[in-house]
Amino acid sequence: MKDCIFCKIIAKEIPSKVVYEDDYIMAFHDIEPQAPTHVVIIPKEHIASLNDLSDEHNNLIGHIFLSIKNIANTLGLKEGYRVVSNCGDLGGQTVDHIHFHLLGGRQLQWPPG
Ligand code: DGP
Repeated sequence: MKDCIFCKIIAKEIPSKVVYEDDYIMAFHDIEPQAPTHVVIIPKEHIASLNDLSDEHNNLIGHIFLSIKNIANTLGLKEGYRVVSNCGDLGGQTVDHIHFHLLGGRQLQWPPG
């Protein structure tokens, strides 16, 4: 989608440090890391947010979560990690292309701010 930062990353118009990519998804290091490991996982299909998911995305979302598990394992997050998807303004979403933050490498606190 034109003017979407993450679509531009998928198209390699904006460089990123890719940790995993296949036909459906891409994972890259966040530009503003909030933990020693902070990777963003996105579908290649432009979907604005969690609110825009429907039944047709069941397989895609399953694929994303299984891939997150594999990516976390590959990155050595053996002691645990967190997966977050911010949705909408109050949820703290700043990029309108659905994405999942994978955070790890330190003790994470709860509740988040
Ligand atoms: P959120 O606030 O949940 O919408 O998260 C968006 C994340 O995307 C935020 O942690 C920073 C990251 N981000 C924004 N622009 C870029 C970029 O150009 N490259 C990379 N690698 N990450 C970006």
